[in-house]
Amino acid sequence: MSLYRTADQIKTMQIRGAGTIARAAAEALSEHAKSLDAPDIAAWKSEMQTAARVLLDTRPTAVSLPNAIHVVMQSMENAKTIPEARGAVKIAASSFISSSRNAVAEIGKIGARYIRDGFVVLTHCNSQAALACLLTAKEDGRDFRVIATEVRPWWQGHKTIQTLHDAGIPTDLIVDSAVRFFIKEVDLVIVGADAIAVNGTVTNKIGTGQIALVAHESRVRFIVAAESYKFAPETIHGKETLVEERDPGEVLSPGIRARLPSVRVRNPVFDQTPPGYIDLILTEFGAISPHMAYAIMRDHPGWQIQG
Ligand code: RI2
Repeated sequence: MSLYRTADQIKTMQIRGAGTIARAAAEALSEHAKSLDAPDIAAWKSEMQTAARVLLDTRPTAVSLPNAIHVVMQSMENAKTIPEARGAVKIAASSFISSSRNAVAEIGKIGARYIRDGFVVLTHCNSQAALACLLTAKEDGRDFRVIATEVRPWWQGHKTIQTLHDAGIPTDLIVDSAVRFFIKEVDLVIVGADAIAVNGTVTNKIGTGQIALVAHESRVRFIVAAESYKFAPETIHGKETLVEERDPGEVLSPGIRARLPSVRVRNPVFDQTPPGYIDLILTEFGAISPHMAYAIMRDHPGWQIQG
């Protein structure tokens, strides 16, 4: 698949999920490098920068995307010839992809330990990292139930319930607004993350902040499953995480909107959960308090956002 096609699929949500888009971008850069030709290495690198920009411009929130692109692009920096640069990009991309998959699996093992027999676990959206915790707990023989939200307007909850069903995990599907109604049944909330700021604020699918608030009110543990490339190092230097606002047509059809010209439809797809509502963040290096976000950025400085 061409890099431009991958970029289009990320933009239109055919490829989605913070970790998945990061791996798809790394793969796209590697494939692009394979066939890209230029008169000299400087021109080749500049073409690669243009291609990277196309991927960076697809979705603004999930920091995994620029972090992945950065590690791949950085690998070609010292290359003196095109074949050398191509080789470096290929190695960096495949190493990012495999370490990303390993990170999800490692988080699954850690997260599974928090799920006990008889638990009811609530999850929101369709996070591979959060699902890894649930699937590993099931593989470990744990007997528990999941409550999954629908996740308007993209219905990512439908993907989640399919996966849970296929794994034989008993699941209840609820509408997004029913979380407070059901919270008394819930023992643990596990969600994923698109970006984590230096102060431990977690940006994730719209609705996550409300769920965290309700969990906090009911003293239900709230856990975020997030690989280290979900941490946003540029927040150290004051850059804020942008919340993507998508087309109103995803929420209300153009026909209905045309009849209601005074109604503005808003469609932010992420929100922010402050660290005070988060008990733990599970990374591939272990469980941390959200207040330790800086330590992850300091100890793993490979992830840097491109400007
Ligand atoms: P993993 C998704 O974003 C959701 O917000 C999900 O919680 C998050 O990425 C993390 O997913 P979207 O692409 O990386 O559906 O854990 O907007 O799979």
